[in-house]
Amino acid sequence: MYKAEQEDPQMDTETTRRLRELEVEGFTRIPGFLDAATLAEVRTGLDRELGSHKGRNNFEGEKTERVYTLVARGKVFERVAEDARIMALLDALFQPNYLLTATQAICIHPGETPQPFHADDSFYAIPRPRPMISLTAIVAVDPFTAENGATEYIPRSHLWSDDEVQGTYLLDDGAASDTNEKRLAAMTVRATMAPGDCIVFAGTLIHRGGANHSHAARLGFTNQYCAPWARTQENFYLGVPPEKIRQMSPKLQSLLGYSIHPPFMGQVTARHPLKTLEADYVCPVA
Ligand SMILES: O=C(O)CCC(=O)C(=O)O
Repeated sequence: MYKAEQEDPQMDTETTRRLRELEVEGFTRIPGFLDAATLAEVRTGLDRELGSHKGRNNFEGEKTERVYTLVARGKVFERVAEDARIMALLDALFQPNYLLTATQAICIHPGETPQPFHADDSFYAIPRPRPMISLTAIVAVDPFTAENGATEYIPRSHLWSDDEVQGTYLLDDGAASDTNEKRLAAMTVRATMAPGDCIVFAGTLIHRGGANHSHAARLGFTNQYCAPWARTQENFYLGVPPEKIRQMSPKLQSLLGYSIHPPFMGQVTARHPLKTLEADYVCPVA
């Protein structure tokens, strides 16, 4: 985890403040993360994508629509995935060549129940409390309200031990007993946000998508990033066609795994993965 004593004197004060909040509280907020033009472009891009995906289980949400691999579904999503304010946090938190691990739109429809409480990097089986291995950003496209399923999170839960997590809720199916549900509810804060606002939190922070008791959908999207040595949730090598990768910025190519984590993690048949994007590249494995 970021430590105050590692502070870079060149770091801007907003980044320094956000890093301190992440360290102490486990989350930070970026109001007005998307300007009006970008928000409008995001809406148009998502309107095109929404309507054909359905949640398949309680975690995805039976009444929640998720559009995966969002970064490859429009230039605006490329730009947002490499936003300088988020990159500044990642530069301080992780080794170089950190990765995008998940990118998806989340549209919670009316009647959806609360998602199970969870931490986004719980599948890295390293005992808690531990430094975060991933960082999550959730951006509101619709207003996020108490009624429509604003993200719910427990401040400082990134510091909880495994025993505290296990003692507080059931990890196997995420369902909390009635008693635990009440305890958790008392600690939970809702990330109510205006369209374009963003909340950023540690992969170790306990949170969930809220229930939608309103009559309209709650649309948002998330970009999640991880340390360069960690396996990513989405397999972007297979999920994003090379023709698209070629059109992306060098930074985004690196976020999608077209980089080497020294000395040789990520090599492709002993070569840099960017070589595979060259027009004359021939895979040496027949
Ligand atoms: O949609 C949200 O507010 C949170 C969703 C979430 O935490 C997840 O799907 O992992």
